[in-house]
Amino acid sequence: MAVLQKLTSEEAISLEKKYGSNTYKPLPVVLSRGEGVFVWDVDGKKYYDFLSAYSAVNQGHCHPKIINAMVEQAQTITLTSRAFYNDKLGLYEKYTCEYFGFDKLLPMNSGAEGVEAAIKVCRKWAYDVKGIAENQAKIIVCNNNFHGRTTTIVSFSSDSTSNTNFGPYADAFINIEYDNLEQLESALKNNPNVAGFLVEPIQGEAGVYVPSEGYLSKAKALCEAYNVLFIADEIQTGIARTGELLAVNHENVKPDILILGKALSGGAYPISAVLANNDIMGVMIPGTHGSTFGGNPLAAVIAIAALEVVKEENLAENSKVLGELFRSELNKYIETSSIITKVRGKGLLNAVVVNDTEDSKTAWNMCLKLRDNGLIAKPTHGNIIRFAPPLVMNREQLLDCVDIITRTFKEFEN
Ligand code: IF1
Repeated sequence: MAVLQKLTSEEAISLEKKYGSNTYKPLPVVLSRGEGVFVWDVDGKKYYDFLSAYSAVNQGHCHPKIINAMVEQAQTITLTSRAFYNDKLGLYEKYTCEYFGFDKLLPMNSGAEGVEAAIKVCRKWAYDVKGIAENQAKIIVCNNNFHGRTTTIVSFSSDSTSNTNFGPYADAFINIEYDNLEQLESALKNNPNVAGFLVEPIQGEAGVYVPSEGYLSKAKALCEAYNVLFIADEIQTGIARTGELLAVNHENVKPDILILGKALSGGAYPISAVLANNDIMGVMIPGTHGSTFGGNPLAAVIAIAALEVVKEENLAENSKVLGELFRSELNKYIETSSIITKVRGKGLLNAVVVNDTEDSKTAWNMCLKLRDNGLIAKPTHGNIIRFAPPLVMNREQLLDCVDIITRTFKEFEN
């Protein structure tokens, strides 16, 4: 029998259980096809996707423009390594630098690699430019952060599941509370060896936690005052997800180092990037960083297409308008609800808080019911459900989804 045989849901799930490293607890639904805001399971049942692969599929599943660019390039040349030049990388770097307003781009693959690369750029700048003594550079990070899963990054995670028994930890990080400017200022004041402040403009994994208005711009100003690089991890919040091209744009902040991933490829391929201006990126010289796949021509054409779609289809504006509609519709429901206490977010990155204990199964059970009712979403941190549909959704579809969501929640009201 062919290796790639058609599977039932049960078969697909049991194969993953038996042969896969057991690092996930997926919602039981087995997807086999996607188009725009919809996905289909192996039985042909259709769902609205309200996760968008954690905001990687902002442009919608299998966007024809992105897939066409991908297929055409896949039939031409996919990988050259950086030992040689390729005829697409420079075009991608130029387009993306101009798109986001930076001098230089460092191409990587996964988001975690992007964060690692940003840490390296920041540290090298600290030694070469700021003049910090060798091996003394510190980076300030926030509690409840999520920046990826490498050994260095999990060292400064406050989620014990992600780092327990993965030590020894890198101790070159200073953890402070998110959305707390006093703690940022005192960390900066008390540590002359701080090189950077790494922050998510909205904390995604923490439960879509939007900081107080003015937090990012004031944090940026503090970093400037202390000659410290402001590093924005926009892997999840970037590329129109929050109703602006970047979430830092809500406060007119220009990061010193910008990290992108996920929707930089529209979900077609792992593509991440670090952007900075010459005074910072200029510290990187041949041999200081690299990747077999980073900057390959297939990634280059996919990323260009993915970014073009964001502009051509006004996804930032659509995300802003539909996000406001989503929260206002859900707030109408919440006024009369005893089971949902809150909706929060920006653009189409939102979460609802379920009125139950952190360890309760309510959010999970709600997601199972949502699935039955034709919409898939995932709980985060026990009693929070994240809602992040593709940004190519239209108003009618969004209202249809609001109807599914509120109908489902009502089944849980006592
Ligand atoms: C998983 C969360 C989302 C990220 C930010 C870097 C990365 C991520 C702000 C690393 C990745 C993903 C990873 C995914 C779950 C998911 C996630 F719930 F864990 F927090 F999106 F909300 N910075 N986030 O959000 O990027 O290396 O994965 O490409 O299963 O671990 P990556």
